[in-house]
Amino acid sequence: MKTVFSPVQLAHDPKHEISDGMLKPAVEIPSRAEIVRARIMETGFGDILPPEEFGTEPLARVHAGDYIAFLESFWTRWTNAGRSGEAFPFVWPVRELRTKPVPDHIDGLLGRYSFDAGTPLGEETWFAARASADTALTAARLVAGGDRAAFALCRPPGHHAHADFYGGYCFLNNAAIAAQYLRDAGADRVAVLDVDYHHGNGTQAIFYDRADVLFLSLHADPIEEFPYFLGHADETGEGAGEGFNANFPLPLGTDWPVFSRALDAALERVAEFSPDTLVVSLGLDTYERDPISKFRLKSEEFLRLGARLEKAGLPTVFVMEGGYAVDALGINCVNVLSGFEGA
Ligand code: FKS
Ligand code: ZN
Repeated sequence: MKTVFSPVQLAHDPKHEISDGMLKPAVEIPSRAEIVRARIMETGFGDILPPEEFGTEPLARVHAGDYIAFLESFWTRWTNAGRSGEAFPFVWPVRELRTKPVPDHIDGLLGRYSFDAGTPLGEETWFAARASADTALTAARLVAGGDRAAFALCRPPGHHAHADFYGGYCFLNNAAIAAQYLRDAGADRVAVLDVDYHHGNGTQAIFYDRADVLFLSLHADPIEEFPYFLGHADETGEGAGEGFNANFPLPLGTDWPVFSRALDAALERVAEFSPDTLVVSLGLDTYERDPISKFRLKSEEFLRLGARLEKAGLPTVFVMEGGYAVDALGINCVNVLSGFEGA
């Protein structure tokens, strides 16, 4: 299968993040993408193509216009306010506080358009996030055009980004943008299966009231893991979308036998839904040695994950999400993809 990747995605190069309530070295860093690209080249897995430029329109099918405008204009506003370096929000419109009118002040804007302080926003973030979304869109276009599967080597990741706020290292929801693109390109039903260690809260929220996109997520139980405030099993969709959202929260320490049982249950739901296309939010942070996560998948088991996804028999767009054990990330990621191809 083909891989899509743009070096523009490397320009987002955060130095720090607020994690565990402390300022720490950033973990969502450019070398994550570089190591995966290197592994694809080393193993001769397949061609790597640059993304096409899709412009704002397919982003605006998923994200609010004012949010896109905020991301685009952020650096100018930030520097005009006399600020420098990477930005962190620190005040949010929670519960009784109002989201409208949108503040003029840069700190108000940062809080309005984010949900955590763990996601550094810098000079190049918008360009990298846009390139990452273009990467997902290009992979979706390949699959819409008849390729059995394609791999979007996305970075920054996307699945925590909501229609109008960022967080969890995510700015534009690449998987949701790809799923919506596939719908607009003629697919009647699209399933998004999220196998990242963290719940895909953004993707869930974007499609929560819709019956045309089924969202399923396997992840660490939010009662004890980020993003904490979404991802429980009783979130099943609302309105027309009732029954088209499925969460599989799993305990810390989950290993392949536990993970694969949940995966089978999720894929059964996918089969019932009978989508035209499958989008996989591919997080590799379920790995046993991931530095920020607590599942226990082994490198060889990612081959089995890929093989199991192939058995669903669907045209498949892989969209990379998390994974922070950088030295093993190339191996683990390409294991999923080559497991899918039966290698
Ligand atoms: C817990 C700190 C939690 C935030 C974790 C964000 C995870 C991001 C991700 C993505 F795919 F989006 F990159 N920090 N001690 O892996 O889900
Ligand atoms: Zn994750």
